[in-house]
Amino acid sequence: MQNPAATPVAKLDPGQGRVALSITLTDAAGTPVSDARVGFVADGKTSAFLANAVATVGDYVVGLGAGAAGAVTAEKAYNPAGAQKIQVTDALNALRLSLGLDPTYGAADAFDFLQADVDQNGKVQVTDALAILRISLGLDEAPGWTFIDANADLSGVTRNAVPVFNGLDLDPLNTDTDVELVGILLGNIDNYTLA
Ligand SMILES: [Ca+2]
Ligand SMILES: [Ca+2]
Repeated sequence: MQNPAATPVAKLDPGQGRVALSITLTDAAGTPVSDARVGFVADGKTSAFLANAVATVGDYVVGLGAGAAGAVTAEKAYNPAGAQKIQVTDALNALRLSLGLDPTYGAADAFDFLQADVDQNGKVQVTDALAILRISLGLDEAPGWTFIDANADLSGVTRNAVPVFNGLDLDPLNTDTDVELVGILLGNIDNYTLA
């Protein structure tokens, strides 16, 4: 996953007001996610305005001109020294999911499929299990974290229909706005369930 080219400051037109877009990142356990690269890509543009991390861990803020519309993006690399680790057991659970079986810890749910689709082709397949195995052995780089709308409807997710998120689209922003995203470490298959 490539980081978008970054431009740090949104230029205002004369007389244009400013709005603050606040983005809160947590993982599925509700733990704030620090050290992410968060931005806002305005409609019709390819480069992102980068958000600044603020004092509250997991919170990021980007200043925009009023009326801006576009998408929030967030990225974070895998840190093998972090709390969430990609291990052989994750590959085994991905293999089970790819075969239509439940993971070892209980019934498969949408979040399991999101975690297991490590190549983000929209399906959990044996190739995902093999990719996770290679990552767990240090043979390949992990793709890192993906982020989804905390309010996303995941009711239709199956192993053959896994949504791939490319940012959260926002309508034109005319007031200060808060959005919440939930981070998923691709390839780490833990027993999380989104509320
Ligand atoms: Ca793990
Ligand atoms: Ca896949």
